[in-house]
Amino acid sequence: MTPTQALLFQPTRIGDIEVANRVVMAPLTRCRADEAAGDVPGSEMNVTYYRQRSTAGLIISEATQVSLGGKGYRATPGIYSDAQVEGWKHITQAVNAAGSKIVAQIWHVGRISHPEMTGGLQPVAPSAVAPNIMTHSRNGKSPAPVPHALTASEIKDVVNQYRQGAANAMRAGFDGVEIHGANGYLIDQFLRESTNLRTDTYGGLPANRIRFALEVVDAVVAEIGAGLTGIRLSPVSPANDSAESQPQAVFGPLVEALSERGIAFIHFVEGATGGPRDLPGFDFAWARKTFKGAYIANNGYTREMALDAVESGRADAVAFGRPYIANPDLVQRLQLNAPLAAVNPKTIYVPGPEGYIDYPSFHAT
Ligand code: 8OZ
Repeated sequence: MTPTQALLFQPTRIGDIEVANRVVMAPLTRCRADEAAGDVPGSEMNVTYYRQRSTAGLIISEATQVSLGGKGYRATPGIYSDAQVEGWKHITQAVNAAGSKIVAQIWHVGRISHPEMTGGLQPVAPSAVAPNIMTHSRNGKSPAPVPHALTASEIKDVVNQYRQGAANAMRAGFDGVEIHGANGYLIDQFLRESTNLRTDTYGGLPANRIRFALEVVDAVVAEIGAGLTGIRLSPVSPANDSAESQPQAVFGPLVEALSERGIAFIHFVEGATGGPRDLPGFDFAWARKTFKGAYIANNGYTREMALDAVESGRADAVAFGRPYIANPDLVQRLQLNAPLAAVNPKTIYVPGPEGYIDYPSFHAT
């Protein structure tokens, strides 16, 4: 069979990042950093995993905490220590050598944590509202504790953690940064009415609730430039017990403000993260028209949906998450319309090579 030359497989630019095609590997938490060494990525196995997937036009790294206080799960990598930066270098070099680009997804989990994940620190959030979920602790799961409501000066410190994370990402050889603003983590906690009960300039009206997100964006842009800065948003997702009755009223002004800043891309989780796409409350077509940068679409895309989204101009690129776990050569399979392998759910978040680097690839990398 001849591979299709559809627009999805043609090169483009995402901000200042030149990509070989418009298939994006979505950020995927895999919990395989070296936790004992201080949440350090870059083992031979980690390098192999990313290299195997480096026919994607753009790889977005697994979510990567900007501080120990921003960690919420076992063995997720960080981007705040020198050892972590050195570890990431092995990965970015391998991906770039294979012809792909990779941005670091920088992350603070906020209240989605437990002191056993943060070196004893109480999780932080915009307000002292515990999520109604079980969070990860060292040997299983525990009810999430009530977080500490950040003071104004603590907010500045956290913004600086993102700034330093972005600077470290560039030092580690990344091609840019995706700020994790989705899925009920810290930035999303500021955006939404269910988690932000603040009465200062960070709470209340949407113009205030988007302030933290924009301060993080401005700090990252100041450090690495708008053309290398992107953000992931999930305006209607209930992930991690986050709720908002008026998503358009909050995320609309945020999208406009991000467009004014000229950032490279917004990566939209269209619908419930990993779930139904058809949730009401936010007009993604409006966002596509309004935002001047690249629109990366995500959430449950099939081959046909992705081909159509890019061909019709509804999106500039499409990010695939779960399909990338079991199909390292996803680009080639999509191009050839070859069958996709299924993910083994038991090996997504556990240590070791099984279900990580042993999915077959029919394309040598
Ligand atoms: C799955 C497990 C742990 C974290 C997200 C970073 O939802 C995550 C995540 C996903 O954005």
